Amino acid sequence: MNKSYLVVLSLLLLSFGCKHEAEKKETIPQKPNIVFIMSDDHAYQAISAYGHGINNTPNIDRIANEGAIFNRGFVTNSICAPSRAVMLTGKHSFVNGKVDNISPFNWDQDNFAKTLQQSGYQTAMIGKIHLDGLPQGFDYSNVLPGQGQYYAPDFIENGVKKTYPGYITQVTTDIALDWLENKREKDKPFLMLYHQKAPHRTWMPEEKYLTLFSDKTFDPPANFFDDYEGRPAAAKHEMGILKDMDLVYDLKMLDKEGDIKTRYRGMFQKKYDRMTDAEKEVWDNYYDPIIADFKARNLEGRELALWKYNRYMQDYLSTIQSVDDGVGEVLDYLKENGLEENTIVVYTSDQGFYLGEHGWFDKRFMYEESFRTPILVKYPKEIKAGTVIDELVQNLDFAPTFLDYAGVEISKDIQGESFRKLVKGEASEWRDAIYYTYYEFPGEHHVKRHYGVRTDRYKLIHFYYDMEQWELYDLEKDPSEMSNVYNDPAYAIVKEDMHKQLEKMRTKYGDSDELNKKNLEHYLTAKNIEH
Ligand code: SGN
Ligand code: CA
Repeated sequence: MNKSYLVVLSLLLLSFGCKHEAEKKETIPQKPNIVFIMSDDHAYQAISAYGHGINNTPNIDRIANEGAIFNRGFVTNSICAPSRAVMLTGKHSFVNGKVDNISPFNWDQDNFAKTLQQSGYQTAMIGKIHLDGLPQGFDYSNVLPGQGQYYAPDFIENGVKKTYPGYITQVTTDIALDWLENKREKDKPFLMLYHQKAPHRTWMPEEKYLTLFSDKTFDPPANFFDDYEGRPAAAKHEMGILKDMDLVYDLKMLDKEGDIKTRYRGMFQKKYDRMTDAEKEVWDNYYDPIIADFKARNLEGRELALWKYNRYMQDYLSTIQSVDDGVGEVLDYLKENGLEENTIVVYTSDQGFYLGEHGWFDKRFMYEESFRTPILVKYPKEIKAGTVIDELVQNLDFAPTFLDYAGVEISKDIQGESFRKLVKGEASEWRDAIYYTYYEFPGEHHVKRHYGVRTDRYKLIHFYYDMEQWELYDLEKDPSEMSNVYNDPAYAIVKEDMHKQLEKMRTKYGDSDELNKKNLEHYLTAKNIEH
């Protein structure tokens, strides 16, 4: 045996020994670990596992391939902070009190992280939280103040503010990996909330992905030029790609000459100024030629709408690529550290998002694209690879599901249902309807107050406060919700039935017109609107 062979052999033995030691150190806890990954405004249309073919998210797709994909995942209130409050508490907005982005969140109430912490879990909250006050229920928190910034992001680490250099998505991932590797006590089961800001407005990509979609042309959805006939609430929106999307703030047309004067130019300038000179140089090299080309073309009407749509898609999807990379890094960490088998990984968004459907960006409406949200879950011990769930599941269900997996009692006042059995293929029955509420009006994007019910096939919506409007959709015949059949005699029986369903939901969850009035009063007072 020659000498170098012996060296290689002993190195191999040594590395095997080390690995073995590392595995031993990670004594697999009995209770499963939970990694709850959430992004902000990530449309299911922009996850390749959902099959829309506009981008590739190989790492997020891994969760579906190795576990389950939910085709009918929904939120209860399609807006950021309320959605997070629902996820933490397992209770509807009108019960947990966080009905809109403005109302305060009461951290003193129960949340599933507190319960897991009390039952021996190590808990961490990393990234966007959008709920004021020190997060309760977490041994470690490192969260964004408010909406956060894409470049040179500020974070609040256990109550102390600091600014990190670099790009937010990578910074958030690094903080998560650092907690997993260096901060948690490795002999305890853990819960980690790893919540990205991206792809929230104003869709600023990471330098390395600026050019990712620059050669691609996107065809808008069939109802991009919607006329909103029969849908007066939708007609009053302020979230149109043509009408409301800001050329500078949203679409990065910050020309050095200052010719492109828009309402939010100053706001974007501030975001741009956070970049380092090196980052600005890469940024300018990409956008300057696009700005010059745009100025030379003098686009109008339909052409301008399509140009804006393409610019929007390029930036929005680029920010998602960094999110997908982060998911890959976390999944790899779990695998390399022997944690894969005993860890539940969930990927979701705080709500869905319009990618040009009805001509829109943003969310808020109970129409499908913003009501729905992506949900992908893997847990090798219990969930078969390639599972597809078509039942109606809501973000209300996360809290009880996590408690169920952890073997902890689910408090009676939690309104969601654990989907543990459902995803294992063992549920004998499941709900046939889901309930929705939205409150943030008068406000940005001008989406009227409404609530409604959805069953497998139909949806009934009631817009109220400064309008009285009912809408009924047959989702089987009209999946894009272009035709309101509320007054169509052919749907008289369906209409009656859906009204009954709605009342059933409101009674079940404890919602009422009185609560709506109370929430409206609070909102108008907080916003200083005379009433
Ligand atoms: C900001 C955005 C809106 C967005 C809300 C809520 N405007 O106000 O476009 O709807 O957040 O988003 S911006 O000019 O500040 O970008 S949420 O995800 O936090 O609910
Ligand atoms: Ca959001």
